[in-house]
Amino acid sequence: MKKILVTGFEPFGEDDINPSEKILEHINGLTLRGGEVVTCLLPVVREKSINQAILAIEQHKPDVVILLGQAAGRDTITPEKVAINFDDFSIPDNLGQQVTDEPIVVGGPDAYFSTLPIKAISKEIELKGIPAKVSYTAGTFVCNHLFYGVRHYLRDSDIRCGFIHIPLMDEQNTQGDLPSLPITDLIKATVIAAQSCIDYTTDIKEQGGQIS
Ligand code: PCA
Repeated sequence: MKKILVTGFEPFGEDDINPSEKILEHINGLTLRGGEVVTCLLPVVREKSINQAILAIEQHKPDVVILLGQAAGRDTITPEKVAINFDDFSIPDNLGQQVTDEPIVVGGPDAYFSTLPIKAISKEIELKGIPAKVSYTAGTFVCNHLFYGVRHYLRDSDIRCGFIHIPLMDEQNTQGDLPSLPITDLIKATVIAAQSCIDYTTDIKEQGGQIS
């Protein structure tokens, strides 16, 4: 039995819900084929998000860590390829911290890649009719910060780890001007991602990049 730790974030900025938090409510304790899901909700606060994720990893001792976060404006589920060692916040985090051009880990490598089977995850989600594609930027806010910090912590570990950005859920899209998906699809996509991490120990090799 593999243990999959899925983390989500509290609401931030103008939003009073975060779909990644809603997903956790539905998948905590879920049984997969050959695994189970545990969850952890994180604050949208730079150092605290990493520290609390590390505490959850130490507590649950998972085989896989899937970090989730909302990406308003995206219309697809996007497993992220890369975390960069760079904070440049366009809005303050939930503690009011707005940092510009600072490393996340002083002296750390410029970047880490996801160790999740991101192309397989995208393909499996798409096969179920939900839009998904690999993303090559996780931004420069708290999601990238968490992704980098947790990958740095796990750099010599067998625990696989990566980040998946998700679009808004329909209920957040009150003006109808941003892409969104039903929460049921976001939950389904997360479960498929978790199952794929059990089913694929290495990623598939299939074209998935883009020109820009
Ligand atoms: N999305 C933000 C931080 C928390 C979240 O859900 C981001 O993309 O950085």
